[in-house]
Amino acid sequence: KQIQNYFRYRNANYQKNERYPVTDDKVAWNVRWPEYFPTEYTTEKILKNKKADPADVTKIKNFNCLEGKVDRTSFTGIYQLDEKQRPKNPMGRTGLTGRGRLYYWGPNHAGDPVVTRWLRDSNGESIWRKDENGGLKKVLEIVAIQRKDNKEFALPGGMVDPGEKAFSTLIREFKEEAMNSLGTSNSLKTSCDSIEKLFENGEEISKGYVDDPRNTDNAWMESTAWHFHDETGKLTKNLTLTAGDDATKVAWTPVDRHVKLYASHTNFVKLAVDRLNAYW
Ligand code: RP5
Ligand code: MG
Ligand code: MG
Repeated sequence: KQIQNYFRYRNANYQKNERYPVTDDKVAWNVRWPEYFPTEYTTEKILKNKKADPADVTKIKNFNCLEGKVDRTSFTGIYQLDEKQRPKNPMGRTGLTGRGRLYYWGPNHAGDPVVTRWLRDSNGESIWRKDENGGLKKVLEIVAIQRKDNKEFALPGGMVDPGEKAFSTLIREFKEEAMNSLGTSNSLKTSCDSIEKLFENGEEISKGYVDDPRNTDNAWMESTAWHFHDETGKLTKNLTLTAGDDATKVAWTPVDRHVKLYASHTNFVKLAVDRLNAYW
């Protein structure tokens, strides 16, 4: 069951490359499958990028360790290497080998911010809805972006830079993607104080492997997610959201069980919802 949850994108094309079809019963590495001929793929962009890992995986001696500033440890525990010395995806087969669009062999770390407040009507009153058990619960809204790469709606998260702490990453990415801190119409200028206050009270809600469409048999995403909640709505009242960097849109978005977000982001939102006993 857990395996199925992690492979929503398993039979989706990887850019123009078709993944070798993997059925649920063949995902686990310990199921012998001599007829498995996965597609090999790493983008030209990654192969040319000096900040990415070398194509020759045998040059990397520190898998499962912190190598200089690059964190090669996995939240899932110790991962294995295959006969070519390539890290093996801890969740199993994905139908594609190589790194695809990912920088690092093995785990690629990211951070995701779940920023919430209560959905309110024009009088500022929070909105209640009846859940499946008939109980009245308040509706939550989150800051969601639309991704440039595949148009899916997502949390404004991003990759951990070498040496960076995931907590700093997710705040930096929130500012880049939801406040356009790298652009000219930078909304940080007007909302700096309140946004810093919002980030003072957060809680780590998840860290682990994520179901990302870029995952391969040898490279995968892992993320640390933090929840920041604006209980009164005052901190975010004057916050101007401006899409920036890899985001084409940004908006406060009410959430319930129908919300469908990129990668494992729906799971992160559900954790925030449960933390506040909100409507789902
Ligand atoms: C997802 O990819 C993570 O949860 C994070 O949101 C994101 C990081 O990649 P980029 O947004 O930088 O592409 O797996
Ligand atoms: Mg980004
Ligand atoms: Mg991003």
